[in-house]
Amino acid sequence: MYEEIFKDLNRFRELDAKYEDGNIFCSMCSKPLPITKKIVNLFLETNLGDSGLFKGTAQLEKETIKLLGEFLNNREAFGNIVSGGTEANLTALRVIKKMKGRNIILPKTAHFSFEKGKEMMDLNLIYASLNRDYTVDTKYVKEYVEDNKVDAIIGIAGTTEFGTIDNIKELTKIAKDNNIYIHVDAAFGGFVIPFLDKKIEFDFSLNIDSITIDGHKMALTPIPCGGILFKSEEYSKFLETDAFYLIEKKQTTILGTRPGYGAACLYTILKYFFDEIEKNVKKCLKNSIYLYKKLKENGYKPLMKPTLNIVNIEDENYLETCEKLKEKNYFVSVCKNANALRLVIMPHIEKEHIDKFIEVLKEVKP
Ligand code: 0PR
Repeated sequence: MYEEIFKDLNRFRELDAKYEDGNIFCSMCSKPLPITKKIVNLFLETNLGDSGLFKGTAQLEKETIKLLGEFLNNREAFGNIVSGGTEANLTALRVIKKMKGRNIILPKTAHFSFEKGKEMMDLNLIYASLNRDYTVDTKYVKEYVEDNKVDAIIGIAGTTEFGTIDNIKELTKIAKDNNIYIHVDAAFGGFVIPFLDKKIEFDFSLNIDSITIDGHKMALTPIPCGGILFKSEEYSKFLETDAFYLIEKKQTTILGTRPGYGAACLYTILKYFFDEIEKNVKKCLKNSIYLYKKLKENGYKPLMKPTLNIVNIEDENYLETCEKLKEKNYFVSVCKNANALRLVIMPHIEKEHIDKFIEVLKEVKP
């Protein structure tokens, strides 16, 4: 029986692309750290939605937030481990709407999770133009904020498309000068930027209200594991829902029933395997530069020198190239704000995979 069940399940699983094949260049996720299998098992039935029952796991979530807060330069941070960047951003939008209002300015490179929030919360999103380097034009933001009623600014530390980092310091200054909220989406960049040679300010060392940072992108946890952090406990009042019949009467998350293993995995990795994150990030950054150089050597035009582990290739026919690569079983993605392909260099990508990719690219786009 057991054998039959897994034969049945494997029929489906076999249809999936596999990270270890080295042909997935379009994903911001990768293989989780092996120890997490055991952790998932240990916390399999835990439910953070009922923190009165799962007191230990709830305490563990708090400890995880503390570790994340320390990593992002804020020992006082309040927040939750959530299902990912989307839920984290939606949580920030909930606070923004209740605390300040519905007018939010954000870069054109913002992730589409904000569009989901707009639809659900009836928000007014104003898209700010970009500089030539694909970061947000802070002059545009400043002028717009000074001339219009704006309630919040969103900055991106590691854009989905390009891996570029908005000038968070300047955005924070604009926000604070005008007494408005600032949220930073560091879903992807949060675990990369601190390891860059050049120090870039993007976290609570600035006067930021909230930050999105995902475990299931660059911190090697299984899916789902995201983080939303606020400057202090003060912000919790904008999130609390009366869960009157539960042991613990308040919930601050969008989800009700939710797993505890994401927090357990991130806690373990931050506390015991921090050097693994660093090692993997550095490898990804190195491989991104390797790809960038290889592309140039072979006559392709990278859009720019990569900031993080995302490489873009200029291509007028990027949609067609993407399709042709897919026919060859190579998965890349495309940009919206440039005519370019987008390749994310995650820990499952090795140098050999990059060499192979270049050969396939030469076949589909000589
Ligand atoms: N913010 C930023 C800056 C992101 O890049 C993403 C996701 C999110 C928020 C939303 O995060 P969740 O998807 O965790 O809710 N960026 C990736 C993307 O849209 C997500 C992804 C990951 C897509 C793996 C495909 C994939 O195979 O490209």
